[in-house]
Amino acid sequence: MDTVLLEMKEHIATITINRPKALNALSTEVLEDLNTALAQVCATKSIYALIITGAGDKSFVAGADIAEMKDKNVDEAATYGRFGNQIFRRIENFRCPVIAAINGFALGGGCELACACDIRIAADNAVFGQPEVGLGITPGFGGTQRLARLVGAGPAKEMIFTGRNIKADKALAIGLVNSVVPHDELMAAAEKMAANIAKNAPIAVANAKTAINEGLQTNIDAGINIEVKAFSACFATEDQRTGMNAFVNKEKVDAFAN
Ligand code: CO8
Repeated sequence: MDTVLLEMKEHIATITINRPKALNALSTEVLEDLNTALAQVCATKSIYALIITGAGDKSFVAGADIAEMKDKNVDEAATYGRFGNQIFRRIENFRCPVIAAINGFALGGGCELACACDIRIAADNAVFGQPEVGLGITPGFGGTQRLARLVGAGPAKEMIFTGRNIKADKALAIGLVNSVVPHDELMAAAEKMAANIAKNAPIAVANAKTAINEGLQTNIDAGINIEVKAFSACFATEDQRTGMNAFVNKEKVDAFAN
């Protein structure tokens, strides 16, 4: 992988999009490397939380690679869009929580990548935007779908129709990010969040993620049924016995098994 770095330490993996000279723009090669890195993390069962960030001080991801994209015809654009969407769906449905550590520009495909993650922590220099209409295209990696689901139709339409960027404080105000931290504290904040997730029972966390994601696609009654399934399935795990026995015995859980 030339354009993506992967680090796995204890229960936390970090994927860094590493193309800083192009502000980490998503070329086909970056998307392929990202896909490969995701497969490696997925196969490493001891990983309970994943952080995605960008290399350098300036940019998380400044969008899809415009130079590579500009001469595509309709079919090629559809193939490219489907490939990106397939990877972003993979992130959304990833078997453990994914945290975006947004260290600068999150534009176009970069904002869409952040939206595909479960939790977004922004550095105070982060800038968000969906500038596609200024390039003559619509968002193409899920921006018209996830952004509206996250922040509501009004703010999403304003961002997408005007193509204007917003700063981190505005992103926090509209609910696009969970928190904003000083730039030099970003990775520590993301790692702390990841560690807080990873110390919990991983199957329970994964089941909760599935229940939230699937429930958001359906009505409340169907959603409750999804939760009953997720909740009751935990009673087949060793972690449920570990967690509840520790509570009744007034002990702390050293580590969950799985
Ligand atoms: N694609 C390709 N190269 C890029 C991109 C990009 N998205 N963004 C920046 N770069 C490159 C620049 O070309 C430049 O390269 P070089 O040094 O070789 O000239 C280098 O990164 C540094 O960029 P700048 O000199 O422009 O840096 P500035 O600090 O002056 O500006 C900006 C930073 C404001 C972020 C500016 O680079 C910019 O506006 N970038 C483009 C942002 C954008 O429009 N993103 C949306 C792209 S479209 C998209 O993401 C659609 C996704 C779905 C597609 C699905 C299609 C089917």
